[in-house]
Amino acid sequence: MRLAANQLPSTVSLSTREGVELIEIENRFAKATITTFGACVLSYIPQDQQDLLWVSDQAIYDGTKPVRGGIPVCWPWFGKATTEGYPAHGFVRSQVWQLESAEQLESGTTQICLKIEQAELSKNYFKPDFDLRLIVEVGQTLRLTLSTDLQGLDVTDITEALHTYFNVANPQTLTISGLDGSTHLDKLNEARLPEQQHGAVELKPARDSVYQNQPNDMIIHDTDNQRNIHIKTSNANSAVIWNPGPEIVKGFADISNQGWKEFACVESGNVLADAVKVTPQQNHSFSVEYWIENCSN
Ligand code: TA6
Repeated sequence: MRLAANQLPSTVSLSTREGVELIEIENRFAKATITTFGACVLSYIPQDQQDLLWVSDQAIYDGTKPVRGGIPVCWPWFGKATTEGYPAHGFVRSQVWQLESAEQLESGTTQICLKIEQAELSKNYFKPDFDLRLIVEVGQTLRLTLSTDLQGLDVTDITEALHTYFNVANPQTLTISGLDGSTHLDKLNEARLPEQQHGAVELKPARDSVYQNQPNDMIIHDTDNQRNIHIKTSNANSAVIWNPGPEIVKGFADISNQGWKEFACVESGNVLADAVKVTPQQNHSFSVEYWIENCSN
């Protein structure tokens, strides 16, 4: 089912940008933009604040590839596919999702649910029939829940992440806390053995690091913006921290050579050895919640 414009609360409207559909939300707490192409949240601007999220000024909106930035959904695998020719980070970030529901809650928060289900195209990549939902709650905080339901008989391993691009003042001065005790895997130096994380993480940049056994909340200390970005997770055991830095960025056609200076990816989910075994008819969900704390006083 897909909601028509006249079934939407007054805080929700639809528009298009080039080849993709946009859902615009505006309530007393914040404005947000989400595209149904990949169910990607592109913008979340709380009252009197700058955007929490970063989108590349070279992002492509024609529906041929994921929009570079915002919060892409990586599912049912994270990272490079193990099968030759399959797309990195799964297939649902490059497909159109349906707007299943949109509600204005009494609290003032606006909640929408986007859904994608098994189709001929995705059967090539992933066998079980599935219903995947992304519930987005736009209020004083931004909360996302990725909810997986599988049909059939087989217990199936999935990996998953919300690959959030945060808009930051300076990746060279920020730090990320909350990862103490997790297992750090440095993807820029595959020869390095996994090691226990101690203390705050710097982006350097470049960084491409996976932290496993990491169920804790995190804080991005966006020092030059005088703000902290809080990240609270539920049922997510992995974090991924990425910034391409000045050299690797040159390999990305949809990020300018200076673009790495504007964002930090701090991703939450269940990746690599934190893979989840999903049992048919038993829902599996994980959530992230983000909010900004001003530190200017
Ligand atoms: O999450 C980090 C990462 O997997 C990096 O290795 C990096 O290449 C990035 O995501 C972007 O991937 P994409 O497939 O969106 O170009």
